[in-house]
Amino acid sequence: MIKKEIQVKADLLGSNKAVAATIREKLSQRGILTLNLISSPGAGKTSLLESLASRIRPEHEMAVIEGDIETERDAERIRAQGIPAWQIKTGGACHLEAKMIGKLFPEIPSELDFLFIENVGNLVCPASFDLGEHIRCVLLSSPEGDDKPKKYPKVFTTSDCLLITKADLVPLLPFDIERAKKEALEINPALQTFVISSLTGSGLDEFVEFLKISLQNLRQKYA
Ligand SMILES: Nc1nc2c(ncn2[C@@H]2O[C@H](COP(=O)(O)OP(=O)(O)OP(=O)(O)O)[C@@H](O)[C@H]2O)c(=O)[nH]1
Ligand SMILES: [Mg+2]
Repeated sequence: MIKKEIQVKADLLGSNKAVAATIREKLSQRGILTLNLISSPGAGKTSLLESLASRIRPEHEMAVIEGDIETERDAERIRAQGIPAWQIKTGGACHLEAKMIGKLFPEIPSELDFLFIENVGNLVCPASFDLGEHIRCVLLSSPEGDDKPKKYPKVFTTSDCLLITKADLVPLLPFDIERAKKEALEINPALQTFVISSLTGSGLDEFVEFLKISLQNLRQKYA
């Protein structure tokens, strides 16, 4: 019984990986840098995307795929910024899968620079599913506590980038930014780390710079 369950999971992850690889190749050919944002519920994914809008445009074009169990709320927040957004409602599933992104693919405009995928709020399940992104970002908000990287290691070891969010709240909390960074880097030394606040805008210019350099690198590679 257990053996069969393990086999089903392996098949599911294997087929997800294959679909994700095809998506990544198509996005790369089009020069669209794609990010997968993963965090616990409420860590500030949508707020980050809202505050990136004015910093990315008019120089660059962005679009957003929103993943939630229910409601169109996050896509509505993004559209209110004048940015195209598609909402995927998983109807109970705790993560997005590559085939869900594949279904939307024909609707994604070719002239985009950045495509952001906001995963379902969950620090565990989304870590196992490649969506075809170029950059995976894990967000850890200060109210969640600085001890999370080693408690939930997979999402930190599979990410390229760590965003410590809600930096404006740090003075009110027993959250040690250096401890959070140190623990995350101990399990994944390659993580690019940023400390940001979508409320005050602190740290966002550095993150946008990172996005622009990553876009240039992708386009040079696929020129
Ligand atoms: N103080 C402070 N609050 C923030 C910041 N970013 C987001 N919030 C608040 O945190 C709450 C959750 O923010 P969201 O952006 O909706 O979080 P999310 O990760 O998209 O949530 P889900 O999509 O439900 O997983 C909201 O009340 C935001 O106003 C920040 O930088 N500082
Ligand atoms: Mg959200």
